[in-house]
Amino acid sequence: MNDLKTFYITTPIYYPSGKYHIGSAYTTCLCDSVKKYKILKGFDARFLTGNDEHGQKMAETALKNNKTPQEHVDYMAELSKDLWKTLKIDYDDFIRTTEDRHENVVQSIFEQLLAQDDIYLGEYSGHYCVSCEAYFTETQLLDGNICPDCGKETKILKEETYFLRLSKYADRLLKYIDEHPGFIVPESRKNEVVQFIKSGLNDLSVSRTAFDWGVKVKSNPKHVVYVWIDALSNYITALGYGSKNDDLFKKYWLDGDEVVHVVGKDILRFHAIYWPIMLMALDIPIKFRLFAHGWYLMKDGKMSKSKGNVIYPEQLVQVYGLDAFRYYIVRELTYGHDGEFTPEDYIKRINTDLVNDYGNLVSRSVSMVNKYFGGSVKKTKHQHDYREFELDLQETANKAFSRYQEAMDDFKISEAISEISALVKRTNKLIDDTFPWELAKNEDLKDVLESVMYHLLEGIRLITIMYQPFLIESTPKVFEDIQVEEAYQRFSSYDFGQKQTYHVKEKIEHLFPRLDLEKESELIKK
Ligand code: ME8
Repeated sequence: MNDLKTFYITTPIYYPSGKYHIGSAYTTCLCDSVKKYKILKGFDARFLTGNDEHGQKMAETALKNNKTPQEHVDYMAELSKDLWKTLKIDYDDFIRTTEDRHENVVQSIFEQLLAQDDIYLGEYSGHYCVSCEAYFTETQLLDGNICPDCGKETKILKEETYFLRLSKYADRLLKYIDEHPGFIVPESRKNEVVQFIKSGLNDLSVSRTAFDWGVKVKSNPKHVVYVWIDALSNYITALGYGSKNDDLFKKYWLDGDEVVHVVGKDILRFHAIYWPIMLMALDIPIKFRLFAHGWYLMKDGKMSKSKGNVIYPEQLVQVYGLDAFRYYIVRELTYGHDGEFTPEDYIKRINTDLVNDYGNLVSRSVSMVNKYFGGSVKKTKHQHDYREFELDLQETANKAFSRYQEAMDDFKISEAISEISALVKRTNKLIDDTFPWELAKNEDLKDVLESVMYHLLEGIRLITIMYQPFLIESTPKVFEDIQVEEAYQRFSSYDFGQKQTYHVKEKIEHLFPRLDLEKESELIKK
């Protein structure tokens, strides 16, 4: 038995209505980086992603593509898995809502809630948005009959439907949110949710009769389960909840230490209200925390196919490489806020942080260590003024690590990466402060020069330790370039001066190619 702390992280399950753009890739890369970070911290981490395959919209998309819904979602599942493979996403499970392991449990969840009278049969008449598969009240609509979420026209629909008693749980949910300050972050998003609940929760229509591409209600199969009730359950059906083998559910949920759902701000309400209420009704503990992030926007607003402003991850990876993409995508959106994607920004960010700062630091240091010391240096002490620069670098490096961890633990990925970048700059500054090529001219200062070289390599080692969750292809290369053994790649070895000696490689390749703004932005636009 291992007794590591557990960590369970999930992306939303995406609608496979079309190819995934950089928005879905953002959430997925973020979760993957956080998983890698948690493993480095010594957690037993599990990562779930998948596809949300039911609903009227999916059936319509399939029809447009001359496919049956099942053929369409099967095809899209392969396409999405290919994308995650291209991005080297290390998920542990990929759930599809059309799988038996999921559908069977959704059916029993529905029947249980029905038997308990948390779900009841009624009739609904209201403004229905096909695209969002949701009803809206008159006060929520924009300009008479426009959906407030997607901006499309709604139509009046009347149907027999089952309702989930949200109202019964509103006070319990408010109390829960109040007693668990970290439940929804950022704080501003939590406030939105609290406001929404306080404004009054209507019972939620949780079945549809107008189409049949969904999980059938077992006791009344002319109804299919509302796509969100179906979809939200994925977080536990994928762990085997309600099945014969529910070991994973016990390990990562019931007895688990941390559970995090990462979601875009657009789907916060479903996760912060419907999902915890479902869990309360099912008498399952609300183990999760929610991190709601912002959106990547284009100059002309949200990415959409109709506007023709969609950017796909594959094109960026193909032109610039995987690390550049993964780095940029999680670095550029700051905590919970929206951000604009522009090819100019992308190129500037990669050229500055990766090519000029990190890449150059590694290549300059390795070539100096080869030139002045035949590739080998060791930790030495000397009694010269240069010691001040070195002590300052040591202190900066050790502080950076605690700030990096604090930021990562709070999902402030951008801040965590800024901490690393600041250390890269500080390490580069050691070269500007000490003029190694001048020191090399004076045989009496050989010990100082060796110490400066050692400090550069030790700085690079610590920087590279912190970069591991993001630069997944280049960090192993850097460790190889400066020959860092596995034991010194770990978080537990993050302490300036732990590795005593270095033997660097004689020749190393450039880590990141420099990008040319004019040439490259044309390529992105293609
Ligand atoms: O909502 N910027 O699926 P979905 C950042 N199936 N993130 C973006 C984005 C953008 N421009 N566009 C999309 C659904 N996303 C449901 C979820 S979960 C039980 C069911 C990301 O395909 C973001 O994480 O519309 C958002 O929440 C998710 O994609 C929505 O994906």
